[in-house]
Amino acid sequence: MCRAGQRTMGQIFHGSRISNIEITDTLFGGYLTLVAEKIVPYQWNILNGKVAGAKISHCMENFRIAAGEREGQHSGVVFGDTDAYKWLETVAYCIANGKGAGLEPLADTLIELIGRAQESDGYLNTYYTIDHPSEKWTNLAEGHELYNAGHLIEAAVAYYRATGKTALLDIAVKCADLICRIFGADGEKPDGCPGHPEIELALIKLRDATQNDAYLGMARHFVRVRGASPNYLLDELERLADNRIFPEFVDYDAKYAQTHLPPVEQTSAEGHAVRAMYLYSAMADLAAVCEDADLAAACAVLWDNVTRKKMYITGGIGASAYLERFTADYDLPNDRMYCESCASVGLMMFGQRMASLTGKAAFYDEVERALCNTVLGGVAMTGDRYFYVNPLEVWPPNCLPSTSMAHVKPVRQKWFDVACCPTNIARTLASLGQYIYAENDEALYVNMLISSRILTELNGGTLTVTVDSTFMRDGRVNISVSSDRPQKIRVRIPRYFANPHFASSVAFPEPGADGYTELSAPGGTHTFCLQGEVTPAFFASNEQVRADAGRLALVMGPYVYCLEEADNGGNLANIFVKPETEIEVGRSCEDIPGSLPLLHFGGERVTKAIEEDGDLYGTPLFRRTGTRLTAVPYGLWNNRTPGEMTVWLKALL
Ligand code: FUB
Ligand code: ZN
Repeated sequence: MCRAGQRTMGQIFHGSRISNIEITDTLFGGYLTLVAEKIVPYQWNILNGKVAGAKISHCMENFRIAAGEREGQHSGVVFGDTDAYKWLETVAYCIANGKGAGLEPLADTLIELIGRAQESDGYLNTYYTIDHPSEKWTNLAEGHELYNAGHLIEAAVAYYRATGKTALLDIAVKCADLICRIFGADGEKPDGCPGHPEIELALIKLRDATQNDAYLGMARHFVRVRGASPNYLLDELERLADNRIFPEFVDYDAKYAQTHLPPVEQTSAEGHAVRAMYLYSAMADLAAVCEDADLAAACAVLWDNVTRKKMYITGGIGASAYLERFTADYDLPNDRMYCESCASVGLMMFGQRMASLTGKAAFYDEVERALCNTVLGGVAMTGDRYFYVNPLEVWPPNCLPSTSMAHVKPVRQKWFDVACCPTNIARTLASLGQYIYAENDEALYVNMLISSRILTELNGGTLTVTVDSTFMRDGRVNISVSSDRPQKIRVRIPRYFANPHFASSVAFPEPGADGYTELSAPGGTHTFCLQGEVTPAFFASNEQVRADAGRLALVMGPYVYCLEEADNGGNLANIFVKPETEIEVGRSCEDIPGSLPLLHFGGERVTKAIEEDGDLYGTPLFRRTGTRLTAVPYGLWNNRTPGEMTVWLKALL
């Protein structure tokens, strides 16, 4: 039995409606403004091919051609349409945040164009409409039709919720209805499973918005047929022989798209990292909505495998640049990894859903890790440059084109041929409120201690909660609650928030087994002054992580810190630090947004390693000098003079 999107006991809703939330935090509030004022206009220009010197996006042009308003062929990647959909989704969140009213006319124009590009039966995909109309639905492994539809649906639901307008929702419904007609379990229809998961989680959202259970059934079906034998996607690729889209799919295996086993039987994260995250997110949704214990158990095992064996300290995932995929447990190289921004967005999505499914706060440790480090790191403070790949160690001269390091860019880029990440980062930052707050019938949940305000309705009353957080400076978080009746506010106390107590002498309620501390607001206005200790500390990796053996990473709160050449000079590989080194919490840097403190500490720099001057190898002769080092938050690196960077430092043991 699958429940509609009602709130149920013990179950936390994904997140609160973001239109009720204002983010006041210096860092994240700043990014939300940046998204509305800079990123969205910049990306609009990009999608219209109007930014000089950037990789050319053919996104809008493809829609115009598909609509019959221009002559030409489809250009760019098969999933290029999704850049427009994620742009629209971002605009929807900006409008919901109260920052995007000026963007609405532009968005409406695009929605009209998308409507004109849609075929009469609901089909919508510019690649197939323009150049391959006879090949629709024949290459689910590579063609991305269902993936594109998923992003269309997500945008449509977001835009409908933000504006109440139904034009995009109507387009999405028409497309979803076509998909429901084409695929399904009635024996007449193909058992095809999506080559890139995304449609599943989108259909669940669409069911929530329309109350049409057919979409939930379709999402369930797509998860059920995955991993069935014979393998639909492998058979399809074999059938296609030379008529393939991606040359690298010569190495396509069942694990790549998580079709090696039925999802419910999968126990380790395999294959393409973004595909995996989107699939697991849908599995967690279905486990919750359909009360499917087996699916919930599989999600828990997969989550553990990712976060305990395959995740970087920065919340990056996907170690192999080749095929953008997971590799072996503990294989976490720092300089040639992948860590696609979208994969960390996906980790946030999966973690949010796991918290919702289980009611446990700890999932937000990793959501926050991904957000504060890799996702933030994916965008420049100017909003017009992006990382697709997020290295933990960069030596710019070896990031050479036409080598195995070509994927690692030492500076953020204006755009990409495959440009999934910039719009994904934008929609995630713009919808941050849904990650901060969640609600069920019992309580309001504060999942991240980010300064913000929510106005909502709970237990038949109105409730305003204001979080005023300066914990990175002084360990303080004030939570003010105004309500017309008693209410419960359940606050995640993060691992890094040590010795939590109230600033007054009132006893602090210990967090429960679920990791939440319950604050009982009596009604009226009441402020809880939380005080904790947030201090910087060095972390090491499990000894199975070869790449980090004998190394230290500096962490404060949810932020991983790194050394940049701009503060510490070059050749950072020659820096050594004692684990017991005292760390000084310094001032913030004016050139870096958010007022986060810089961290300073002493280390040793090897200035000579061999006796023989200029030789490549020689007799060991280590000379070292003391050096004062400055670390900056990794999520904000590369916002000043470019150069070397490293997260992991060698330990002087
Ligand atoms: O295939 C669509 C998107 O393009 C994936 O999610 C990214 O990894 C990139 O390959
Ligand atoms: Zn991406």
